[in-house]
Amino acid sequence: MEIATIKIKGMTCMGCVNSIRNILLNIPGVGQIEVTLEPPQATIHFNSAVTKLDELKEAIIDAGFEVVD
Ligand SMILES: [Cu+2]
Repeated sequence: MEIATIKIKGMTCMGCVNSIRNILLNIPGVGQIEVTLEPPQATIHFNSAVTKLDELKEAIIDAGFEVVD
């Protein structure tokens, strides 16, 4: 498992946090995740043989949020 922290822009409430959580949990290869509003970020444990960091970022962007590099 690899661990990555992705900084996210555009989350305003726990509803946003929960939708990002659900989106990430549906991606194969994703294990434990922690999404917080303060600071606005997602810490994701994932199997890099199954999914890539870029794929995780894209899923967040597709959901209508911004990813800060
Ligand atoms: Cu919200």
